[in-house]
Amino acid sequence: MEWCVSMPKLELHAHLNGSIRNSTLLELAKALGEKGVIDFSQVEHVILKYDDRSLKEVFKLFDLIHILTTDHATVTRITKEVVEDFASENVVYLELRTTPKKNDSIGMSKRSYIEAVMKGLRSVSSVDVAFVPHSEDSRTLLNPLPSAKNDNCNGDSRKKIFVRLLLSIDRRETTEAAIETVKLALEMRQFGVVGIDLSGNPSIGEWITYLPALKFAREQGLYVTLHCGEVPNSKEIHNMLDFHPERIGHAIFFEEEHWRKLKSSNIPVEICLTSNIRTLSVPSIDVHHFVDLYKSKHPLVLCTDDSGVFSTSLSNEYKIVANSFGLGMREMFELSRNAVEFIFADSGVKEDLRTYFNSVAKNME
Ligand code: 6MZ
Repeated sequence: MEWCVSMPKLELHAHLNGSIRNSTLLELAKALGEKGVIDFSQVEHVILKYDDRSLKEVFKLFDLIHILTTDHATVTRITKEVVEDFASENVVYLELRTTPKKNDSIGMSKRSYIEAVMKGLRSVSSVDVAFVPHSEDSRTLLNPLPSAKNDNCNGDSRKKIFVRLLLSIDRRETTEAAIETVKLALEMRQFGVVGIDLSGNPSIGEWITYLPALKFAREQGLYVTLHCGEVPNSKEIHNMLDFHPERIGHAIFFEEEHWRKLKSSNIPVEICLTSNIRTLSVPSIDVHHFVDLYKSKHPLVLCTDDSGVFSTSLSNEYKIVANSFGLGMREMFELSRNAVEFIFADSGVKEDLRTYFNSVAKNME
């Protein structure tokens, strides 16, 4: 299954703070333990718990992770590492999402948080990162992907990755806070912010709270993706599908009517297999809705969600699908290639990716 790693892939649903290396989390926890802020041995136990975690437990873990990653320097560090990790498994386009955070006690505003993320993107050194659209930087990187021939094999071609950002609205936030995030996204467009995500604990909050911000985002030309159907909530699922976001994540607790609406709308679905299984939201892989969506040729893309929290990688998600559903290399390649059509970056990036995938396809013949 080495080809799951070497195959070019696109990651469209990855939460920054869910994608941190365990080694980094442990290092940060140790430092805070030494300062007496946390009890390291307890935190270590939580971080290294590899068993299934209910959604409720996952959100508790996020609260803990956020304690470990509060300051600007750490946000910069984790961004750098997350991009490097995705690039190292041949992710050629990454849409990274994160919730801008405000923390007056350390002088952090939502804006300075995102600036720390940008600094992380700039500080990646192991791979060329193209994240600023239409800049000198991105022009030189406009053909940013190593030729298929050189990909991975010859040391002479540096890896390159496109990165775009989505700003997440946390379901705990008020309408005003959500609008603030959208305004920030608009200000940061020139630095590669392309859209808005609605995420956070799905048992909290009301659709009506976020709707004004999501409408505003749409009016201003930002793309929108929604965590949809992570818990049973028929009315909200209908409302979300009626909003017609550019993509949705998960789509787990869907009833017949929801599937009908989704399929007639053609909204692409971000599929996070390991996350769904590990949170016990889907009982086992063989009953996962991936199968039905794939068979009915509904647009979908395999994603990690939280590669750190769920100890997975995008290559692993591809491997699980190939093994569980008997798909071969060519079918998996097409699955990956199709995702190019669902990205939120501009048409120039799309064209570059199409060209790249075509050249890889030729080499496979
Ligand atoms: C819903 C999730 C999530 O934004 O601090 N997040 N929201 N469902 C999920 N499925 C398991 N996984 C992650 O990254 C962590 C935040 O992303 C959202 C949660 O709001 C979590 O606090 P950032 O970088």
